[in-house]
Amino acid sequence: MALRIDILSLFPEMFDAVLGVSIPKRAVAKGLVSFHHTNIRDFAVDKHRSVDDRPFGGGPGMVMMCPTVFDAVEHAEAQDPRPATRVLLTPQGRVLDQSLCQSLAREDRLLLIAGHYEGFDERIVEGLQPLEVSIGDYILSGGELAAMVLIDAVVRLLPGVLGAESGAWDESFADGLLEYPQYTRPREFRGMKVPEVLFCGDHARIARWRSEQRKYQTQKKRPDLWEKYLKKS
Ligand code: 6GU
Repeated sequence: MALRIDILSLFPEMFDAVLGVSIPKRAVAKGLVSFHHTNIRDFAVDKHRSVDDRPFGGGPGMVMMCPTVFDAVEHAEAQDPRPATRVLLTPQGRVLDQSLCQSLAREDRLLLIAGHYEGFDERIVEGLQPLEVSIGDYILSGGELAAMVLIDAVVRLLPGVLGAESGAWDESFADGLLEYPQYTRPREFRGMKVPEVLFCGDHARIARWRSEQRKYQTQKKRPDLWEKYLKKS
């Protein structure tokens, strides 16, 4: 059965640009995933349709209120009998990486909650017990872009979305090393030459060179990943 992704946000239209093109669009067309939007503002009750308010105790910014978020979650969840894995997009969350994407790709229903203000009332975390996910250590104006990043990374892992070859490409990143350098025509460009080894015709030798390059590139460009890799192996 297709992965169902419910997206709760204040700006459902932001998602069209990403979900309506390329790989996500193809995945929907193939029946491998479906997207369902819920606008959190539709659950506001006052005449200003408020979804946020000033923080108790003072301080800057606005806070997403509990009632609208809880009502939106309950409304979305009632649309399908399958229980959803709830994901709250927040800079306080666990930083998304390939292994988290792989486990999310094995779920059959995800419910993503993207806020657009300075923060969520803490009782949203306490009451809904979501998995809190961040896409990196910087602050975005809202969780929508983070939700789209997560969706793109997860959808490409669903069986049948990519051809077998491109799938292997994602797999290899999951081992914790960067990719080897790639080249295509022309063989020489502005004095820069493609490494000779790639023309030797010896597939084992090319594979060895690529595997050394992956380690070398990782040490040089991502010493943090290299340390992790050494500890694991
Ligand atoms: Cl998930 N939300 C926001 N607002 N900022 C972020 C983020 C999420 N991940 C990184 N920065």
